[in-house]
Amino acid sequence: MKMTYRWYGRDDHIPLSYFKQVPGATGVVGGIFHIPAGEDWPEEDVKNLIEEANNAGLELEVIESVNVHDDIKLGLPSRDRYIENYQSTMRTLSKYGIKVICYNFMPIFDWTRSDLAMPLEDGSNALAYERDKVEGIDPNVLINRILEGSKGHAMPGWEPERLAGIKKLFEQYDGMTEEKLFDNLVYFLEQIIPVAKECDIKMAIHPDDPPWSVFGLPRIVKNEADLDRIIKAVDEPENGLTLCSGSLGANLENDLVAIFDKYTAMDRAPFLHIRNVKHNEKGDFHEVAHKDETGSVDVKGIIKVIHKNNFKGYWRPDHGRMIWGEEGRPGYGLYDRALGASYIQGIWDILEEEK
Ligand code: CS2
Ligand code: MN
Repeated sequence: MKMTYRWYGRDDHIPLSYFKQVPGATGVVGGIFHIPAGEDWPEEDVKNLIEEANNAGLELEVIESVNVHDDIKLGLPSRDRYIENYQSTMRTLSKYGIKVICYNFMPIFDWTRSDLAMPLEDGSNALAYERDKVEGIDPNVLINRILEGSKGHAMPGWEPERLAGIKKLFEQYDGMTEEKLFDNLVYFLEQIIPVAKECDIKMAIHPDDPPWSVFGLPRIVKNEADLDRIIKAVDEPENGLTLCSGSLGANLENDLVAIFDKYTAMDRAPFLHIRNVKHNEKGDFHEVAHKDETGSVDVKGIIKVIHKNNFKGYWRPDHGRMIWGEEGRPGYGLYDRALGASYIQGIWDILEEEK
């Protein structure tokens, strides 16, 4: 398996040279963050992005994410123009050696939390989701509270300028059901999977985070049944999954080991995110260190099955805590992700030896 790190380009507080110092890191996962969803990515920007990583001695073969415009999720007539842009971006990315594109299909928002820096007992802090603070409240109230409590950091997709148009977006989604949203995903996949084939790129949809409906918006990538339905809807190897143990693991009913086993055995999961979460009795969760017993995710069990299936794709340590006084993008500090990466590679190395 290829160990990668998510890198936020020039907005990242971590220089590329630091990722290079983590034992086992072969590459970074990148994106272009200043281009709004739906626009075609200019070739020059793609070229610069890849060159910058390569010049630091790191591969960049996975993009996270090429975001999908809401008109595609809404199924509006304007979607065709945005799908054409998406296809054009895929062609440009393939020209520069991209092998996997991660994306999500959540209406309006990317991941949602109630707190970006919840203090943990050990003195570190982490992302947290408390139902009472999120569900049943106005998203505008939530975003203001988060901005106040997090030194100005917004969650991705929650940027204040984007939220200015949020009222209209919510109106557009009025009446949207899981079935309609799923049909709109299939329409999108039918247009882009043939291009992925031509470009030798694997598409990898990321699960919804959290994997249940928030603010009344439908969610269709929550569990094994959803994942099955998606890969069967366009049954081609290029129509793949990003398996994220933290997102799927927020729902304790998801059998993560079975899910990672099934889709890596089928070779339909080109990209894995590994992280851990801990729950309380109310169904709230917060993120914790990657080490197995710290949270509810069976990290050891997951590594065992992907090793058994001879996983050759890309994986990255997903969100970590903020430890040792590090500041920066919540969830994406260097130190805890590096600890997690080393822990997971340690498990992998022992399994290799015992093979
Ligand atoms: C993250 C996401 O929530 C998570 O686990 O990995 O932000 C992910 O990057 C996006 O949803 C993918 O489009
Ligand atoms: Mn993830």
